Amino acid sequence: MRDFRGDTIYFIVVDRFFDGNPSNDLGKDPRDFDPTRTDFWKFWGGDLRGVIQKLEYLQRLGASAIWLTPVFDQIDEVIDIGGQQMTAYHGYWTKDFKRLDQHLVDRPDEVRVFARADTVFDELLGELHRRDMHLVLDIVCNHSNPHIGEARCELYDDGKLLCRYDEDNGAWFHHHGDVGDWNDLGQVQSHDLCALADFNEESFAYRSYIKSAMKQWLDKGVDAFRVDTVKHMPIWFWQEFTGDMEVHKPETFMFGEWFQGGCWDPASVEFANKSGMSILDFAWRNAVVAALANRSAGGFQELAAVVERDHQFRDATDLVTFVDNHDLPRFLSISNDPARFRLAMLLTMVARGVPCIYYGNEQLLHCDVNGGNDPFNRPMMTSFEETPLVRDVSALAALRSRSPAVQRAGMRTKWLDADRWVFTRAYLGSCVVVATNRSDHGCALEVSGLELAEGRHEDLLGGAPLDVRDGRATIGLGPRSIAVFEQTRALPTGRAVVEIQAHGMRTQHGEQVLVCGDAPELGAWDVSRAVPMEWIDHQTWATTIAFDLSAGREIHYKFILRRAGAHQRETGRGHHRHVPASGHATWRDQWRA
Ligand SMILES: [Ca+2]
Ligand SMILES: [Ca+2]
Ligand SMILES: [Ca+2]
Repeated sequence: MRDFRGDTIYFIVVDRFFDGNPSNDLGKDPRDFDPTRTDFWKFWGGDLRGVIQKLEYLQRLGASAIWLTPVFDQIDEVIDIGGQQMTAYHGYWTKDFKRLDQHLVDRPDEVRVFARADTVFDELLGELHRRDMHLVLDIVCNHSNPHIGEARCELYDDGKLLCRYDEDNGAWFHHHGDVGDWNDLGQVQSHDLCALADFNEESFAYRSYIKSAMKQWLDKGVDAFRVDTVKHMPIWFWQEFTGDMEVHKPETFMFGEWFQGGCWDPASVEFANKSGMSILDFAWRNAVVAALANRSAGGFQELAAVVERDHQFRDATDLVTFVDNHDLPRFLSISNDPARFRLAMLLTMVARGVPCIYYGNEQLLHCDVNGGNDPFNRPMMTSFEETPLVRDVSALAALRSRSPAVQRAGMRTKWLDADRWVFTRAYLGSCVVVATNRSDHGCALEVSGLELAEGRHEDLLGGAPLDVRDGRATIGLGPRSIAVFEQTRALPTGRAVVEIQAHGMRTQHGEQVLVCGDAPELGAWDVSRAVPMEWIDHQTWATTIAFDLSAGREIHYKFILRRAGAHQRETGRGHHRHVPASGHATWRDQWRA
């Protein structure tokens, strides 16, 4: 899987971002477009040309990956749902997973995206990759489009009719009606969400179709998938899906939307650990909004409590974190408090996980009609200015891209109360110290155990410098502020560089996990030369090792827990791995108790 931890994702609702080509604004049904941009359920004109035209802006912001709402061909009708006239401007009502929607392309024939390599979509990919940026394709496997009222749901394969919901006889879709009981897993997985025709994953024809479509998007050059509504399909489907995609293109990062998933929802944790993809971290979002928008009594203690549960995840460092998204009211609609919103954004940029900015966050975009609920959380992007927040995000995105600590380390709390939080992240000599204060008063916090070198360190966000002596320092923070201090050391280099993660042992403060093996780089079984690993959380340790002598060879190793001066080895026969001849790899191993 591609390592996205150095990336900053920027999530765009394409129709609401920028209109780069007015000639595609009218769809097949002209009623679906609202040139006044006041009817939030209609198309407003944003398209792929518009995204290309704003890539320079996004690059200046520090975005290194863009996630676009689904670009697949959508239904063309305006449909009545509960008295509201609705369109597929959001991209989640797909009728053909192998075509682009006509609202997004420059020329009508470009909708046949797999028939040619010169579409605006190809141009966007080329422009992204030229800038060393990545494209995250938003995919939906759970459902097609609505079967309600006049909408009868048809599905196409590059323009060829595959099936009609009404004449399907269960071959492609479940026909169970809407979910009635949300506590019944069977219903959640096989009933409809708001009359969206739910695919029957037992159908071989369906699985072949959806997998072949997604493989063709990977062949086009897509770098990652954001996967919609993962909780609404059985895990065996996802395991088959992620396995097939990984074989087809090993360098594909995948993360799923388990709505409200995260550390407090055990089923979502199990999904993250066993499905072959990461998940969006709603627990982080909810805690950051509670602490900084709602100014909850627990404050930062609620955020620290989320991080305290990272050990449940096989790897919490690749959870995708966010403050806002397209399904929840924006922070600024909940609380129009730009200073604390800035803290939420910047904290998310330097915490563990891969941060995802929702379009317009950096411009303080929000619309508060109906509490800012969907669809009012999707206003048109109106400003592309170089704001102070743009500069701060850009500084931390650059830090993320260069700092092994920000990419790979766990989070150690050094100071915590409801209003103030100081944590450090340290990994192989790299370190960041993050300190934040949500209160209306300044403070000076005495902290110790900092992993920074002796001497003066500048705040990357322009605040007071930090003088460190013996790992101790006094951090001065103004009201509603955040400070970030950095020490960056390059990761080891060699013919092959491997990140080794061990998960599943339970360690206490003061204990140490090491890796020892037959390779000279792992101490050649001499425990005194075993490689000490870095603490990630109570149950996860990791390190990065450069292999020269052992590059291209089979090796054998074990993890060792140093506890109270004694060495406790894993049981069993150890781990066997093939070190690549060159390049990078990540090995995720389970501690054998
Ligand atoms: Ca347009
Ligand atoms: Ca369409
Ligand atoms: Ca389903």
